[in-house]
Amino acid sequence: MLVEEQTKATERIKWWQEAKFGMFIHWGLYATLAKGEWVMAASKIPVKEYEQFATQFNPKEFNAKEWVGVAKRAGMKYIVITAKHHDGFAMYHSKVEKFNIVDATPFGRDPMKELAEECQKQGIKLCFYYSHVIDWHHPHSVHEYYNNTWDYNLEEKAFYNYWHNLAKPQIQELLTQYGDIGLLWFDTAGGLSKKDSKELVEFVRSFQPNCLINSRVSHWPNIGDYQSKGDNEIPMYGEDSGPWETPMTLNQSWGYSDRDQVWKTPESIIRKMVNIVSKGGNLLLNVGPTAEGIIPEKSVEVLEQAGEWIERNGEAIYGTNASPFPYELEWGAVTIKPSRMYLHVNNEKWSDQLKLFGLKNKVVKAYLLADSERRNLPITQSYTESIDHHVLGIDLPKDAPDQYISII
Ligand code: JFZ
Repeated sequence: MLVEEQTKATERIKWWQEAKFGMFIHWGLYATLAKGEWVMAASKIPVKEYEQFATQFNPKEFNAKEWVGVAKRAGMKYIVITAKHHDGFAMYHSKVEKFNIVDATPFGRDPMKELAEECQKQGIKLCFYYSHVIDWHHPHSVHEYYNNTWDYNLEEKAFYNYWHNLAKPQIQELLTQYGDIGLLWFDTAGGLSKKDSKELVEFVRSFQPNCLINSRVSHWPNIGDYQSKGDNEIPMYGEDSGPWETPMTLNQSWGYSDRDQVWKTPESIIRKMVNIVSKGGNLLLNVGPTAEGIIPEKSVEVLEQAGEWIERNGEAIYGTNASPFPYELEWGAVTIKPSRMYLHVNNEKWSDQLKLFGLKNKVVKAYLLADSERRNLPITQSYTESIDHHVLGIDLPKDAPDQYISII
């Protein structure tokens, strides 16, 4: 990459790297079936039959203010919502085809517009997920595996018809009808050529030069602004040099499923988030609203409880950099800011004295983040030259001051 391009890329992604925590929303026509977002393929539902679900889709309870409020209370800084998932149903007012929430349902409202306005008000960045390659509503065969093989004749190699007349015009709509878009989250690009992938990136940039693009825009490496890991995948320390995120589910589904009741706890969310942030990544945590337009109560409960911890400890999360120690620490994790280090201590590892090995910098002061008076914790620092061994010891008060993880 040219130096100038690299500078632009670094500038562009700054807000996202500081944000650390975003809300993923998988919401589409599939919610009416309450069996996840892959239901059309899983049950081999013919296109004509699937289209009929739109005539009953009326998410009257949808309230943009409430949804954005949940994200805010959880401590999330951006929202990535499915503008179109693999089923091909546009969850916004698309003029390209009628298979969209405004023209094909009794609901008749554009939730993306309402969310865009609300995000603007509440200071959250709005971002769109767009399934650019898989579209079961159209026969296009770029990759047999991804196609609607139960309903279409795959001899119809109509990919460029789909690509130029549906996918790209819809992406253009998303970039021109809703104000500034923080990022476009593309997904599952198998079969898309390197040339088409790169052209799509340029196409996005031509409308919004600062809009970020995730790596799933292409199966070719180094296209897009940052790497999306596999679902729920957290890499090792030091595994990644560039920006990355973990897309994560709160239960075991993306789209709403009435069978899935295996929920992560607030504690588990906090621990995973700290782990991810200490490795320099972002957490994109999913909710799957119902066909009525409601974020499941359990999701809201977990997010709000996690949000309380983040509210108290945000200084050690937002705008931080990865741990300088490229390995797991036995008591927890580290994040840093210029001339400051945050030690995230797992409460079950809380002891009389915390030891950190390998820190060469002189420590001026240590205190609990939970202590508004910032009272000094006694510290000792030693260096044994013969074995090149630096040890920092911090005396801890008897009780860990916060839930789950307490920060020094
Ligand atoms: C994709 C979608 O098929 C799925 O419905 C959901 O939207 C999810 C966020 O993304 O599924 C994937 C894509 C890539 C991986 C895993 C699931 N991956 O790289 O591990």
